Order: sequence, then structure tokens, then C-alpha cells
Amino acid sequence: MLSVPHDAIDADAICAELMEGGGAVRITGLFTPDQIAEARRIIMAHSDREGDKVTHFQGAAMEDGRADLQRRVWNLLAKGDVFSDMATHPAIMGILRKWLGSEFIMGSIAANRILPGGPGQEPHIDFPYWDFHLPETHPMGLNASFPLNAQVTIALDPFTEKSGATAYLPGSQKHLRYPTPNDHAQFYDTCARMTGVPGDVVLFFGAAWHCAMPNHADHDRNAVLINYIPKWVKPLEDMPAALPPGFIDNASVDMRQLLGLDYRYPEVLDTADAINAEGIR
Ligand SMILES: O=C(O)CCC(=O)C(=O)O
Repeated sequence: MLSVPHDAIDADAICAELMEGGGAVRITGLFTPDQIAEARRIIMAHSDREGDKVTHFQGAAMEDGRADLQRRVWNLLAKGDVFSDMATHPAIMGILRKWLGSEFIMGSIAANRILPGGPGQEPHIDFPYWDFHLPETHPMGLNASFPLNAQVTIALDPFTEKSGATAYLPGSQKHLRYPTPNDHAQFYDTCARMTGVPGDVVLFFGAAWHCAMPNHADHDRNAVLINYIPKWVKPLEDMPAALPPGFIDNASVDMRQLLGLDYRYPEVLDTADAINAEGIR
């Protein structure tokens, strides 16, 4: 995987790698130990208390009483300021303004915790492609010639092959196809791994086949997962509806953009009352 230090970012080279290369880029040392510790503390506390909130990509976690070994924490913006700082990091904003268009938004910000013994997920692609196993529900001819998604994975624990670092199939983003069970053997035989240390980030095109892998280590494997989308794609999480009072009033310019608050559509352009008052049907 192309690996770049956080202070030597070349957005054009990264976009080319996402589109025409392996589909994933590691940015090392983007977040400080204090930010990582704070994010991890909050995620562990929520997932200890609330348990499993996984809605998709559960792999074998539903079998053999292992449902609780993958835990999701949703709506992170409401759970700590550190997550706003992560989502709006200037390096991420700069790259994604090129990749997804200057007014891109955020589709979701959640955490995925794989506990020791957790079996990982099945290979998949991410929102808004995540139900592309039903291609007929998407526009005819949809392909990966332009991106509808960028995924950011922030490692909060050592991401090693043993601890279940995300697996992905380099180059698979170019073909935009949902991996079927028949593809799984090839996937597991030829996948690469998104390894890294806490504070590293992997930015990838979510059309690449990927999944969390089984955690055989003796420690939890926590990650913040951020989904970014073009301004006109409907987000996965309704974040504005779930934020605490005052959050939106105090939001930065970049956060307002990510929440889609500055994108005006859909908009009421005429009301039924106005039409009826004229007596026109
Ligand atoms: O946690 C991971 O390694 C990957 C998570 C993922 O791909 C997902 O939940 O969509």
C-alpha cells in the first residue's frame, strides 16, 4: 500500500492511487496520541455499556454466540469533540475536496470494535454501493469511473494481521462489483492488509472489496470509520437530527459542509397552498 507521512501529502498522487492504483493509501501519524487516547476511551465506554449495535457486515459474528465480539458505536459527533476534529482534519479535507468535489459531505462517522476472538466481517463494498449486490436498484451502467465514496479508517489500536487489520483486494475498486461468496476464496488468498499503528489513517475508495478480519490478538481492535460522499448523495446517518442542542449553531464552516447544511436541495420551490389560492388545479 502507498504510505505517506502526514507532513508530505500530495493530494494529486493520492487521488491517482485511489482511482487507478491499489485503491488505498496509508497516511502515517495523522492524529496525536492524546486524540487517539480520548477517542478510544469514549468508544470503549460506549461499547462496553451498550454492547452490539452492528447493523450490517456481521460476518460470522452472529454464529456460535459470537454476536457480541464486533461492536459498533454510531453518531460519534455527539459523543466527543475529538470526533469533529478527526472528521474535519485539514489534510483529509484537502484531499477529499479534490477526490469528491469541493462541497463533499459526510455520510457517517462510527466506530468498529473487534474484540479478541471476534470473527471479522464478510468481504463487501461500502455505502452508497453497499447494496450493490442488487445492481438493478442502482442506475444502469453505474461504474467506478468517478467516486461516490471515500472511506477513512483511523486506527486506535495496533492494526496488525493478528489483530484483524482490515483486508482489501488492491485494484478491485476499478471494477465496481459486489463480491459474491464465490469470490471469497480469491479475496482471502490475494488480499492486502491495512496495517498501522494508532494515529495512522487509511484512506480508501470504498468500492474496493474489503472487510475487518478475525482478531486473534489479546487486545481489542478499535477503529473510527468515516464515510464521505459527494454533496448530492443522501447520507447513511441522519447526523443533524441526532446531534445535541447547540452543536449546529457552533459548528465550524467545515463541519457545516460535512453535515450538508449548506447544500440547499431538496427545497420547496412552490407550495400547494399558493397554487390552490389561485384556484388553479
Ligand atoms: O473495521 C474494519 O476493519 C472495516 C469495517 C468496514 O468495512 C465496515 O464496517 O463497513
